[in-house]
Amino acid sequence: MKCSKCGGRAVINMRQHRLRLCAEHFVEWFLAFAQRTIERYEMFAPTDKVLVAVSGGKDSLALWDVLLRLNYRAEGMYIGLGIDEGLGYSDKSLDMCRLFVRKHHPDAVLNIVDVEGEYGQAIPELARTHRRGQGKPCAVCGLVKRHIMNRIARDGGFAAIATGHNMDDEVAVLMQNTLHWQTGYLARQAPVLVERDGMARKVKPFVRFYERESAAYALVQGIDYIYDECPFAKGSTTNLYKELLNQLELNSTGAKQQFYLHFLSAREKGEVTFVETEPGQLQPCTRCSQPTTAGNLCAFCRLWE
Ligand code: Q46
Ligand code: ZN
Ligand code: ZN
Repeated sequence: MKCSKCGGRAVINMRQHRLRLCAEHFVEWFLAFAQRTIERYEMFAPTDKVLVAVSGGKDSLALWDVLLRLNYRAEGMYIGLGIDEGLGYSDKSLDMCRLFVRKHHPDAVLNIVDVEGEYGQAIPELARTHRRGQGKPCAVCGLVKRHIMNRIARDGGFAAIATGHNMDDEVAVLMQNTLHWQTGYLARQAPVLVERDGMARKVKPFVRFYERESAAYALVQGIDYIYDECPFAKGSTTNLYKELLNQLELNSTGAKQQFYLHFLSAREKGEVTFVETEPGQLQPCTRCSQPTTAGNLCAFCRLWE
């Protein structure tokens, strides 16, 4: 298999782009495409401070690497969830983030918040003791992560929070939302969620990459990452949709990309409109001052009551 640019040995064949590239040209293409995506969706400006949510996985570390190589003022943000489940998941994932800094970007800033150290309980414990999390730690975990990221972004003067979601992630969610006609979610699913009412801007610079491309990027750049998924992600419906979509892609090259991009463009052109669920009257939480509709205390602060 030959590189479409130089005829050298190609390391990846991206059928949906009709492109085969050698390691050097793949990195060049990957960085340029990420930059185009950031500009195309007006994610952030070159002078903005960006907070990258890193989990120790390939997508988030690759994203941080890309933003630093593109000279963005990107700091990492790691949230220690205290998830062990006999696998030492959280400890290993933090090790990977630290190793990444040491090995690739020794001057980069990694902000670390340890949930148990700061608030007294780790996620699994919190999920067991709280009504909201019973049987499903993800509900509590999502709430905690959103709250902490928003706080760090606000206090540190960051223009945006960047996450490593790739197109496979987005398409799986799109399929799930479409199958259930979750119109409120479809209205909000986008590469950029603008800041509003005290909630930080959220951006996904990898939305145009297939998962195998961000994995290839991490591999080619020698980025070590945690291979295990969070133990609580096992058997999630998102993974089921990912498998189905990969089957579809095997039979019809570019199916994932088409599904996602046509959705974005139809909405952008106003060919389809989804009405956002009204968030209700927002007011600052009396304890943490983050916006809430839930009365005096926000859902996060009520977790610790
Ligand atoms: S970390 Fe947290 Fe995820 Fe683990 S507990 Fe669920 S939400 S699966 S991205
Ligand atoms: Zn080449
Ligand atoms: Zn609060």
